[in-house]
Amino acid sequence: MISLTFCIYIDPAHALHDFQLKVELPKDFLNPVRYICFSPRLMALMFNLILFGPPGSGKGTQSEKLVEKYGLVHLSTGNLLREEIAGKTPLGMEAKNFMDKGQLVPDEVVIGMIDNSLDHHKEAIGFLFDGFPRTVAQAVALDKLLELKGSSISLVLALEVSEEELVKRLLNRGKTSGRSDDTHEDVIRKRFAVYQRETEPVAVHYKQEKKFQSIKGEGSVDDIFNTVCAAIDKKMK
Ligand code: B4P
Repeated sequence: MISLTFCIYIDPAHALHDFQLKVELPKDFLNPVRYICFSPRLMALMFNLILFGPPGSGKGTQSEKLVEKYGLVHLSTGNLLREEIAGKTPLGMEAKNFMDKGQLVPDEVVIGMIDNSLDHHKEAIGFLFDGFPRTVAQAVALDKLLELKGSSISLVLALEVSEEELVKRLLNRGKTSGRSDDTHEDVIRKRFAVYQRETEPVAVHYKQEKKFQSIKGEGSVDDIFNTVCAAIDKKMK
């Protein structure tokens, strides 16, 4: 009997998961195993997290800290769209029209962006989806894209923040960020209405799959981060 140990590094600082695989080999087999065939089944070991919540709930803020700690690939559709706008690409110019009005960018545009990004990160040990999916159609598309790669969503963490606190945060961010969607209170309120109508049903989608968990998103950034990490660590065990 030969025993092989695989260490999957999910946290760059610690090997969190050791998998023991016992392989029966013929008695006359003398050569050590020198290579490992990566099975698509290993893709199922990826940790894919969705950070969910209304505009300004702190998804971007927490994501920066989470990718550093867990080594996940950060996919923020908001950032990807803003890069397109900064580059004055046709996609960016189209997206800007929607974003400035507090509307969602059409599903096919953001789904296409995510599809491309997944393909660019074949080596990823997992993804952190920030601001995506924002509609049920996007959630269904994401599930399918991951399924094609033999993977799936591991956990959805929703940051809960009151509307008044959200307005305060976004108007405050608008003073320094230059983001046109953060400068007018009427546009911010419009984004909340869109969130309730289009994005909240995504929570139902993942609740049905028992992957959804709410986190209090008010308090210090570090306290919220610790709560988010505790939920992730529990799920990874
Ligand atoms: P996003 O870029 O996703 O951003 P957001 O929802 O506005 O903010 P987020 O939750 O990341 O808040 P943050 O950490 O920055 O979306 C922008 C637009 O892009 C959308 O309206 C839409 O038009 C378009 N879009 C994006 N994805 C799309 C998709 N999938 N489909 C269609 N359209 C899409 O925090 C906000 C502020 O709060 C910051 O100033 C931060 O410093 C502060 N803050 C964070 N945590 C705090 C805390 N604990 N206490 C106090 N302040 C805090």
